Amino acid sequence: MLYHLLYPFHTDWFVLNVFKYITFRPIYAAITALIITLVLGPWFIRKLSLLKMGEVIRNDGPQSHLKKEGTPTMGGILVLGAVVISTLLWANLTNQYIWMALLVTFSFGLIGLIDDLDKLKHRNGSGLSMFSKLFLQLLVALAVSFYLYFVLNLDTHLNVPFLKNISPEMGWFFIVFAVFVIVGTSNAVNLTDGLDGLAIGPAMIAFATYIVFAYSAGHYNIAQYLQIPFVKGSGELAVFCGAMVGAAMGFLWYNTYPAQIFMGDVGSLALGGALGTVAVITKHEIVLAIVGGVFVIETLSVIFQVGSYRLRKKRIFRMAPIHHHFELKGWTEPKIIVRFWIISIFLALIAISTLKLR
Ligand code: 57M
Repeated sequence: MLYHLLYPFHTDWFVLNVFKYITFRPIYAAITALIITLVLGPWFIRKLSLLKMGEVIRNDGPQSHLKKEGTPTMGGILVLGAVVISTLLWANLTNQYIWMALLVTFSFGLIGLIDDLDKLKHRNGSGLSMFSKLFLQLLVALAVSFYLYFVLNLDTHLNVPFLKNISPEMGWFFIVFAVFVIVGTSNAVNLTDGLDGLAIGPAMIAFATYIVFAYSAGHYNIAQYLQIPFVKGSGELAVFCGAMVGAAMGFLWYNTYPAQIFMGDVGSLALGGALGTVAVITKHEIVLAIVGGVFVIETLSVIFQVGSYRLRKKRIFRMAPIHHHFELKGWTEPKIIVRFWIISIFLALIAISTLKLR
């Protein structure tokens, strides 16, 4: 909005010319979202406590979690609120990719909110059935993928990291692939959100990485120089990613160990869905498996654990997802969390290097 209100006056006040640049606005989108979550955090935590929106801890998990009973949850509402406000303030609102990202964020957040409220209503850890959640996610992801394919005519070549000469044309399969990326990332972040700050930290790092990818993919000369697909208008998503980074940083201030608030499914499903959508639009889907490597590891640990138990009646890990395995091995919660953040930063650096290593 500020872009539309203030940029037209840049001829009178030259300093307003800065609003044109997609190097300036992501920074202030991040700062705005950070301030919103930092300032409103304590009030929001008090509100959730007054409304008895406290987490129900399942007793089949690590015993160390039982003391977390009653921790205010659904902090994701604050995160998403900060992201929406900051994006509306700093983004070019005529950009349809911005509205795609906001639509997925809002819709997946709504699915998560229904799940969280259902869990609180029945005071058990169940919530919506996996099938219902998945069905609603697929519906939203299909609608967005159809729009990207049929209306926005998004490039459907597959961008393969490290291999600049291999970019197969996916055609209609792009829709299937895009749905898989959006829904898969959403559920991977959801699974990861099982320790204080364990999901929000890597999500913040991932969105910071996608500021670089979105800016590069949306800049013709840079895209040509790096030999990555040029996606006209995708650079504006750097503003949305900046807002995500700021909101995540502010939420982490209260979600860090020992957490004063959990994000809830309203946060985890939305953050993952948004990350997957940004990856699809910027044509950096495969590299998301590197940037979001922690989410991939967490998800694979569950797949292998469930598969092994069903096939061999034996577990591979003491408990899945893998963060619980380390807890049962005796690692303290902060040690697990910070080491997963270190892995995330390492993977983000590798992912960014793929822009040059082609
Ligand atoms: C998402 N939710 C956390 C919190 C957060 C198939 C199976 C692997 C599914 C998986 C599952 O239920 N996943 C749901 C993970 C939960 O966090 C809430 O959920 C929101 C995110 N969706 O915002 O509201 C618990 O995580 C802890 N937590 C923190 N700090 C945070 O900042 O400590 C969360 C955020 C919270 C709190 O204790 O209650 C979760 O773990 O459920 N199931 C599991 O992950 C279970 N694993 C399991 O059953 N493993 C089996 C098989 C199925 C693989 C095995 O290994 O044999 C574990 N989780 C629980 N109990 N709660 C272990 C059993």
